[in-house]
Amino acid sequence: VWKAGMRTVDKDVSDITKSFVNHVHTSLARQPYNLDGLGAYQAAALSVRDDLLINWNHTQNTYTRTAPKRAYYLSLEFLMGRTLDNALLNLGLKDKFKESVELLGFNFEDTLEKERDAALGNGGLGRLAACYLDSCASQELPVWGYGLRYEYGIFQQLISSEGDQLEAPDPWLANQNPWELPRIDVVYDVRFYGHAERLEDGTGRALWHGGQEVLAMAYDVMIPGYGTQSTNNLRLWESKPKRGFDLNSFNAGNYEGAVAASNSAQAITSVLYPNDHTSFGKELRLKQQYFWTAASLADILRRFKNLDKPMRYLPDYVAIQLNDTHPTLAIPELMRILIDEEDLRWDDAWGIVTNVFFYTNHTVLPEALEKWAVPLMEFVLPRHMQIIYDINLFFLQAVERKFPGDRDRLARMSLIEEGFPKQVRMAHLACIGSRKVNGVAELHSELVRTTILKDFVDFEGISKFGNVTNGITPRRWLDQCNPELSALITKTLKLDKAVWLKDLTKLEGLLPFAENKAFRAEWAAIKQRNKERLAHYVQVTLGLIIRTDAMFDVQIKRIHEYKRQTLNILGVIHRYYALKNMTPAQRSKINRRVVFFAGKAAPAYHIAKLTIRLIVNVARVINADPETKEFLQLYFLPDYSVSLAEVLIPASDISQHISTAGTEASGTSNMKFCLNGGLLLGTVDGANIEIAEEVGEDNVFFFGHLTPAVEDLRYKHLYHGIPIDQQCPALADVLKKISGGAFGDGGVYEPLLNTIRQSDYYLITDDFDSYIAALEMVDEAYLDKEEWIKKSIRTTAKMGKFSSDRAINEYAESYWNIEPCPVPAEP
Ligand code: 26Q
Repeated sequence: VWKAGMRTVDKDVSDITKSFVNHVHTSLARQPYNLDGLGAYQAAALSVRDDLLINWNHTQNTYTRTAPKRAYYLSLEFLMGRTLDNALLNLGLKDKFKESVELLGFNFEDTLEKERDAALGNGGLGRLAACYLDSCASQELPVWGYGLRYEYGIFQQLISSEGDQLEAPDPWLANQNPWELPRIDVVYDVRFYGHAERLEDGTGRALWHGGQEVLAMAYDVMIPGYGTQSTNNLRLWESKPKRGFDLNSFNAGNYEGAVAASNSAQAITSVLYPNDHTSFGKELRLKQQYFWTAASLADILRRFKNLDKPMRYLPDYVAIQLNDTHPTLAIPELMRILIDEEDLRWDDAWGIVTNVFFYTNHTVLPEALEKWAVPLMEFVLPRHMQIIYDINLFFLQAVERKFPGDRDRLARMSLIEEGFPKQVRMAHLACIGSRKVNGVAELHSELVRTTILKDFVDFEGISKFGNVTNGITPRRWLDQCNPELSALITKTLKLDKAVWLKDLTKLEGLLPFAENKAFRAEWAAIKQRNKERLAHYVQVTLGLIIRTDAMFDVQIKRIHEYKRQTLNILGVIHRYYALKNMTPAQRSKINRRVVFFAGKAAPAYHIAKLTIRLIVNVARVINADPETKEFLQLYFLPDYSVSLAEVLIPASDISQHISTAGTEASGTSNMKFCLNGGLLLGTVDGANIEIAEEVGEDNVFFFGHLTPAVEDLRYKHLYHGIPIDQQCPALADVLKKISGGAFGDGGVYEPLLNTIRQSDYYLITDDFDSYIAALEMVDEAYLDKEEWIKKSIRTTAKMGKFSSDRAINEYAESYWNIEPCPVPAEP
């Protein structure tokens, strides 16, 4: 049934209740009268899943029947969060379900919270993939995601009493997962190790045999679109032993060997690597990457072959988006299939490959660019290493023809970096193997073109290198996480919610209401209730009482030196001592602030872990100080997750996005805060710049040096280090407090403080004074309540650009060349 562009599943409350009770009996084997909260969640989820499955089937049948060009989003990470609420919203069943569940005696919100997050990602890149899937389905685009079904997602973060991060496993599948369908019939063999023998028959073909063979089995996750029947697929691969255990070894009495082989196969998809922004060359990670790309490509090609078209038409039916370099092995793998298995000639195969793939870069930090040691690659993937050498040979010959005799250029551009050991540069391979390359915000894309891939722009031409500024789905990041604000917007715009949630530029209609006092009061009251909701959450989960009559100041993201949580905590310490030096009368005029941090550190990233420790110990001191605690409180919320973000973001007055200029490719939480009427305190970096362009410079708080200055500043630190006491006395005082033991044993923090005292690569010293000045401007602005609310309304109103619908349409039109494939109402 279609109503005002919104498909609601044609069900009433009693149908839902029947289905729920039926699942309690037949799926859970329990009784409704003694069902606990988890059981209620499970029954609700199974019931919603039935509806999703119908749409999923219609959608997949439509794709098969009409055979449109499809796109595939290859990502090693999908940070999905919870599904039930989102599925209900997208199906248009939320209100009826709430009624049904409450009639049965359960609280709806509590029921939703029984679901564990699907946290198959580290941060921004993984959450971006999840937002993009939501938008593809909502835009009725024929797009599937491909990833890995990790048995353990990102680790659970615990904070010890000393403030140390401890990691615990995330057994997210322990309560069973109603949102996935095991496909026992969708399996592929994947080979590792062994030998590759080139055939001396002039075809360039080779045989790859021996080694280890494992099985990839598919699990399908339904991705419903908002207000449409379109329900796409996220296919996640699980690794399994080819045989339960090796019979030969078993018969030979080698039971342990047989079990070890089985374990080694299962190990491939057992855990998500919790590292971001590092390349560290572990064999198991390489196996994950190949396992996943090989299974995904085999699956994509099997589907293409059902169309009965010659291979050369592949680019007319298939576009494959590479989410960073993690799936780059798909490029040599497709070459291997086309040459060794499909008997194509090298040039024809390369022509197909370079029209199928698209590469998105997510970082320009040199330490984060993926490289794999040649000896490891040769060992694990001998045939692929041959192919990479061949690609490199032909490529460097072409460069030599265009720039004769330029040996430095050849060395810079080669797929192989010289050294001990030699390494394969995955970004170079992804770039030359793709139709187009893009960065994720204007500044970042410009940095890609002028720094890490400059030589490739010179060689291939600028038109291959574009930009698609990231986006976020307004369904989860406004309607779901901030239902009251969503309702106020719907009422104010006098539009069906389905209209503005799918055309986010409609939010501009809020602008005139910034001048309306009654509207501002409603807007502010919702922010206040969201703060209380957060305070309640913190009280229930951590037992802490937070005051809500203060500005909420939030920095939540992975802990990393380049993101500069250090700058924030040093600023908090500076503020604390400033408060202590005031008279009570002076203090009473100060803006009250509650500062929140949350985020995980990579388990082996010691400096990041020390940053957490410092935050926790500063919090301990500050929150206990009777002189200042009314004016400044500080909290580190453990175990940051999508679900925690959904509570924190709507409660924020100001959020911090303060990376050293030129280091944060885009950022996406900046967009989430601003969409929810939180203002932005940031550096001139990533998508902050485009947010400021949209909402206006007077509605954001910018500080710090600009990207072009960064290189010189770093050089100065290295070769003309000025002592911090001279360059920035305010910062020097703060560092002295820390090393002097104001927050526990000062010696502990020395390695962290030394990063600033020594080369200060991320320019804390250079930006500290302007950061403190920006914080003071924020305080001053906040004291003018009405003006602040106006800024908040204007910010939300101008965030339309940052819908992931806009971003995904850019990919569909300018990259993939795909079109919507609507599912007919009566299939
Ligand atoms: C690489 C090799 C080995 C192990 C792990 C990795 C790895 C894993 C994850 C490297 C990087 C990541 C994640 C990167 C990431 O999240 N990047 C962020 O992407 C966002 C979406 O485009 C941007 O908004 C952020 O600016 C960017 O930091």
